[in-house]
Amino acid sequence: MTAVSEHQVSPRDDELVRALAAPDDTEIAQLDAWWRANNYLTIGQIYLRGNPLLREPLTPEHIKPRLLGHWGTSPGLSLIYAHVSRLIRRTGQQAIYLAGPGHGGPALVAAGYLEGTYSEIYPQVSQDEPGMLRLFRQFSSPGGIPSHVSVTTPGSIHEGGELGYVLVHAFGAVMDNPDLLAIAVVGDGEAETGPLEGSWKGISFINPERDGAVLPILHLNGAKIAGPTVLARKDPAEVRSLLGGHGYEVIEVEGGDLPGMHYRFAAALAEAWGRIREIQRAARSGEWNGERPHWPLIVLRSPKGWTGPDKVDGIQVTGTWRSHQVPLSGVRENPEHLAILERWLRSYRPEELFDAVGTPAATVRDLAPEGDLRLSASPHANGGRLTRDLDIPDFRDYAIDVPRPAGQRAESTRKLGELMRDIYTRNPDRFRLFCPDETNSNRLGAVFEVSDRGFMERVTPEDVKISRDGRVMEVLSEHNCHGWLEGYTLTGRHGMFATYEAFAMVSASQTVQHGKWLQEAKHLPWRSQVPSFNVLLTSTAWRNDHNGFSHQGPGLIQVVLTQRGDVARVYLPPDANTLLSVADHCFRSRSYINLIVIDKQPQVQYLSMDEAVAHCARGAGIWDWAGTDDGTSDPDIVLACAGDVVTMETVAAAQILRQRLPGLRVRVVNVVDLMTLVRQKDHPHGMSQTMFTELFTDTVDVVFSFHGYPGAIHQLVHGRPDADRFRVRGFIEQGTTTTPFDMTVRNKVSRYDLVLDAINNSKRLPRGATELKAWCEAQLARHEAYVVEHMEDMPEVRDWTLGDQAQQG
Ligand SMILES: Cc1ncc(C[n+]2csc(CCOP(=O)(O)OP(=O)(O)O)c2C)c(N)n1
Repeated sequence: MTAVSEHQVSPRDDELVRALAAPDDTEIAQLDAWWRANNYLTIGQIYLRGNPLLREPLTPEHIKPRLLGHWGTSPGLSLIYAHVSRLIRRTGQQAIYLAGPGHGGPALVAAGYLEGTYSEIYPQVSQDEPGMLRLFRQFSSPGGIPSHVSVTTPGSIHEGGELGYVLVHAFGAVMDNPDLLAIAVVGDGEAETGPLEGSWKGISFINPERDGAVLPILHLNGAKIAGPTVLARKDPAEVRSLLGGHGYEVIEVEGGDLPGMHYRFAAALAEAWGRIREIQRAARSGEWNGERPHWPLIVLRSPKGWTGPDKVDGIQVTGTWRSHQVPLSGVRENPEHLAILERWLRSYRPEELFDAVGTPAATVRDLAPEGDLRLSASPHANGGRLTRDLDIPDFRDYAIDVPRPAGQRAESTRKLGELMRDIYTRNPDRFRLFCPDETNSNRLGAVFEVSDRGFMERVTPEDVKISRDGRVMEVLSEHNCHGWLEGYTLTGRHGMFATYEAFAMVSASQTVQHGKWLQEAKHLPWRSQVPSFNVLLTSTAWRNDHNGFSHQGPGLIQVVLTQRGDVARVYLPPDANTLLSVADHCFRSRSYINLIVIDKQPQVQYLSMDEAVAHCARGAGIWDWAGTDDGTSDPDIVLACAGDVVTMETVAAAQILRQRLPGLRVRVVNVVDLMTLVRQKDHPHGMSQTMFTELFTDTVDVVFSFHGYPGAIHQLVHGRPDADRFRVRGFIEQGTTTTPFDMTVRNKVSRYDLVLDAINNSKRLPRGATELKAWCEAQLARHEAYVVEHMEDMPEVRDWTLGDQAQQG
């Protein structure tokens, strides 16, 4: 069967839908056999370390010492998988499968095994008895595979460990992916999470002309770990109106009877697929009125732990929360439980499902689609295979002319907006910006010159740059933005998530989880590298003076720093040209979390494009023009900085020292790539010890002004020579609604504080130091009075630049 291709609208769809809706006896037998085989392999993975085909009676020696895994969700996941496989086989539909309850890992691993993909990737896990034993033994075992639908699982782009993200990943995967159908199974427990609740809105952003489709399947198996779920206990009419209110056409399937459920689920899936094809056909053949379609959604009510032991020790298990993990415990010690397990395994009639050598029997194998159409083999779920490089214009063409350092101000992120505008134009099918309603606010609005915001709900004449054709993704949900970009990049496309710095913490957990995914993927040669996850943090702590304390939080840097060096990258470009250089690098990179932090307000510009490129290539460097260090011997003090506002304060502090204490040898070091501070053995970007010494010396005290929390720098320079000499200033949670300069004063990184720090920590103090300290303290006092009186900063700091003095040294 060939794949359904873009714009192909087959007149046979109606016919196909009818056939799909009414499986014949052979198909029912195939579906059931596949399902039984998958359930058998799921239980085998949870329990068995020997006797995989039950060729002999089960004994305690055949049972794993630690019983780990989740049974409850697995039979439902497998039933859906079987039916989707049949659909693919009959229609050629390209599809991926995302299991929201990713703890049903053994079911998805088993499916890949039955489809043969698993053995293709991991030949030692062969489709025979020894291979099956390996499959069982490796699951949740040391040296084996994790228990969830993790990176090691072929066909997965969604681990489902941290619940709540299945729909956001699915929607991201289908954007600009017109041929793809993403089957997204939502757990009813998962549906209680904030991110999942917010993610039903995905259909308000999916354009059937150029995007693929998501088919959510709400798996109402009634229970979570230890109790009932909200949606399962609601009146079904309420569930229908909730989902209908989001714009879905709800199709319901309920029961635990067999083969009745096969017939009913097949009919439901056929109806859903037919509806999706009809929506796409209309949209792609010009028959669409442009209104947001009512996409289908299946509500599947089936018993948790379906087909498992009904009661154990007289207590109901199937259909309850008790089946969530391992429904039978103490199997090695409890002969009765051992007997129940054996009966349970034999109830699937393994002798019919696997041949004499343990290979899946023809009835089972025949259900699976072929080649890349297998859910476990879809190239969409190994997105690096489909990734095409971005066509990026020369970032140098967007340079700001910087004739002398710190002589002018500009909004740096505007330049990035211009670069992204042209990336949009050159890559109409593989680049998107995701932003929680702040594209303009973040000065990235140039993208609107070439693309609207994508939006499928009603558009009114007052709306600006909003249409169904738009591809700038704005939804006021960091979870949605983050998750969509994850789905988009994991399926091989490129993008950026731009957000207010403080609210990046809303989705910080997603950053962590995605970082884990990328880290693990690096160890699997069969997983192709995907475009990096680029995060732009703008509207930063230092310049959220107008919004106040709630908007002042540089926490995400801390989060990314703790991730492993093979994925974590943090950049703090101080100006436009360094931002452009960093962004170009990030857009070209693969499989990293790239965190770029720069504010959107007009800010001092330091480097010409050539200087910026060289500076970014090194990651950190001495700014001779800012200091008084002649390079012939160690300076008296090093003023280091990372981050735009603190860099300005540092350069201003160095200027004060140059003018008022000219005998003090001051070196200014700026760090763009934060990870260069780390030892080489701890991070691939770590600078050599020689370079570290060249910048920071081995003995001179360093006053380091950092954009984020000061502890981060201590963490990064740990192990460098005499790391205690680093005096770090940074954000110390002193914030409010105030003036920009007052933010630096409150957090003790103002130029006056830095001069005081320099004097207090310098090895040698030229004459005049005491007077200068007094002057700085007077300036700080003056500032305090001035801002209260005038409600704005003192003119000398408000409009500060080095002006013409930049080159005077
Ligand atoms: C965000 C998050 N919170 C808590 C958990 C712990 N947890 C794992 S499974 C589970 C219950 C899931 O219930 P449901 O989504 O209905 O899945 P199913 O019943 O199909 O297993 C919970 C709470 C988690 N994995 N993620």
